[in-house]
Amino acid sequence: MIDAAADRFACSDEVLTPMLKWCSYCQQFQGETSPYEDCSVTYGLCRRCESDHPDIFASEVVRHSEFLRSVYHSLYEAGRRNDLPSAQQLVKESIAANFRPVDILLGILTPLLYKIGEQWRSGTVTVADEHEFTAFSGRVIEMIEASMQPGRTRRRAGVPRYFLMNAPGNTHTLAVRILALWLESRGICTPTVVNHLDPRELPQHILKAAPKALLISMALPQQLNSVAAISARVGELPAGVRPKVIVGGYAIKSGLVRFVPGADVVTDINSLGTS
Ligand code: B12
Ligand SMILES: [Zn+2]
Repeated sequence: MIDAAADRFACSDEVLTPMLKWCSYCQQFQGETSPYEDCSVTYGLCRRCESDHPDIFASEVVRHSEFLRSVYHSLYEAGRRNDLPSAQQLVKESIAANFRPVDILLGILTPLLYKIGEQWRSGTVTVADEHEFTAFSGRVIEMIEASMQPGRTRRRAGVPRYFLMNAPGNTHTLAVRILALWLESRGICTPTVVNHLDPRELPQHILKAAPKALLISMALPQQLNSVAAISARVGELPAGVRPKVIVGGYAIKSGLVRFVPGADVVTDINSLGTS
């Protein structure tokens, strides 16, 4: 990313969301960057656009970032009205403007969920509003999933790289659904358990799937003990079948939990799939 083209906007002073990097030219989401608790989107050029188009005019970069900003605000408004046709239209326009479908989830819907969470915490929206926005978000995930169907990335052959599950008692299911689609968009095979999984049944799931790593999504620090228990249980498996345990999610990203015994904590999903 080049600094000269970077243009940041804050979604709101109080919103806690990671800093998100988008390429203003090809409209591809580059990922999150630290500080993870920062509340802004940063625009610039990805390496490829920078080298392919050394002559891009700043005005073009600004025009693209304005489009991204307008999608962000319009999707928020559509969510508050529970207006699914508008959401569908925005998804269509974004894909036509070269957004990768899954980037809409990571680069737009996720920060909107953070925003709603903060508004709920500060009392600006009611619990009912938050629930309605969550249900709307679930529908947006379905729309994105459907738009991924035709060109669905072929999963690489062989054993799954990961097995993805929620921390016991974690009813935050959107994150796992989004993460599963993101991994799928990268061709990574990931059996996923969105809802409850009896930890006693985990060893048999692991033996069947033989993943390289077990990914656990932990939203709240209160879920740490049960996650540590799973990590200990996995640690008892024989070395040849024992996956690495990787824990992520809001509790990790926000820094509320920095250490899980026997596991790696990961704040940036881009580090997944690299090895
Ligand atoms: C929607 C929501 C709910 C919904 C969930 C519905 C559903 N079907 O998912 C409901 C209403 C059920 C809910 C309940 C609660 N919630 Co809630 N919720 C949220 C909200 C607004 C959005 C969550 C979300 O989907 N975010 C979008 C996802 C994509 O972001 P993410 O989880 O961070 O995931 C990303 C990364 O962390 C990463 N990731 C996720 N998992 C993993 C795993 C691995 C291995 C890796 C590498 C990466 C990774 O990938 C994702 C994409 O980048 C958040 C606000 C927020 N800041 O997230 C609050 C929030 C998480 N909830 C909160 C609270 C307090 C609760 C409740 C305790 C409220 C209550 N009193 O009942 C309960 C607890 C429920 C439980 N037992 O788990 C607090 C937690 C605060 C804290 N200090 O811990 C938050 C932050 C709201 C706030 N601002 O205060 N919630
Ligand atoms: Zn680019």
